[in-house]
Amino acid sequence: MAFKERVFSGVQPTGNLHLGNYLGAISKFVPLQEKYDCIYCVVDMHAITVWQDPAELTKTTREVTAAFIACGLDPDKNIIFNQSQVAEHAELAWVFNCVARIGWLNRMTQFKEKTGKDRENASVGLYVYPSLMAADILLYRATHVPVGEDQKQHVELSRDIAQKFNNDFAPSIQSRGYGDAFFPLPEPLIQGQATRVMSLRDGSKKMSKSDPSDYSRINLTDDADAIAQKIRKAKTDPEPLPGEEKGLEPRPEADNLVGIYAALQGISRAEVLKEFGGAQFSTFKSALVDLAVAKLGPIGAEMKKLVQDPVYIDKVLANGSERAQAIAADTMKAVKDIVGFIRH
Ligand code: AQP
Repeated sequence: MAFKERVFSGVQPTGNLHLGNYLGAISKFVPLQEKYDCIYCVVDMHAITVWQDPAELTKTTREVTAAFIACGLDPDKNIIFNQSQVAEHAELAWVFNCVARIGWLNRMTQFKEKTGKDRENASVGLYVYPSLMAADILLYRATHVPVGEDQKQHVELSRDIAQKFNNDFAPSIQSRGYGDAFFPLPEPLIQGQATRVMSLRDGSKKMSKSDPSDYSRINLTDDADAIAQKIRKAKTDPEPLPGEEKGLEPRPEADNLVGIYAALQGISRAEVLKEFGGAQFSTFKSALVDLAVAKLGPIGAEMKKLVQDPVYIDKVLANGSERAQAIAADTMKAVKDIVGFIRH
């Protein structure tokens, strides 16, 4: 069966949005709105898989919404909403908890990384996070999922869940006229020069909201001084930049900064090195500061303006939730019929 092409992606309201979230995900959402039906979700239910202060959660939910709009997403063209307003996410996640296998979840590297040696103390929600993510995507029968590299494994698990649901319930799906498959197998869209932006302090660690060092990341709301300071202090090595991409391979910090420059400028790493090959980091970092301030400054300023108007932000979320819920309700009705739940 051919599925209508539709894009879904989510961002957790768990703290300061950073350059990794922007380059790996949100900046990729923007051009997609011209070509697809897009649904962009502030995934507040995912956020509470680790402790969130309630007042802070409300604030960061509005901030992520503001970031979507400030980066160029049109709330009329796209559906923008927060996950917890559409109860079907939790309902479908339960069905998927019963479809997914424990062995599949045990392989999820993000759970292992986030819990480390303290696994016994992690929430059950963090463990089944990928089932909820599959529900987020498949509730809208989305076909494309723009994400950073770190989320690839979870999108692949969503495909496995969709496939197993389609197989397990095949006779019921067919008898209801849905053809061979009720759910599409969603494709991760992982594109560009910065699909995995690394920490500015350690080129082997992902740039992350939860890193205790603010110098490890550039926040979307950082002002020009903060951006400049963080880039100037970013870890590098003593060698000048290489002339070719191959020369970046053993140099993770250099590779990261060149990748960030390339992504912000919309060019390839090779083109960056054509211009800066042989240059010292002091020269390259100055150019990167100028570029980052020029690209991120207006976004940060717009975000700060938008969060001053929570009434507007909440209206966007309410409107988006209503539109999302209409699609989600249809899917959930069909899922209940397919599974054999009685509906009145
Ligand atoms: N460093 C990154 N480089 C590229 N893409 C990234 N993303 C996150 N970090 C990077 C992408 O941003 C989207 C939203 O991420 P999220 O907030 O839902 O979850 P996350 O991946 O857990 O983000 P963080 O910053 O690492 O948060 P914490 O520290 O709370 O775990 C996703 O598409 C993600 O791939």
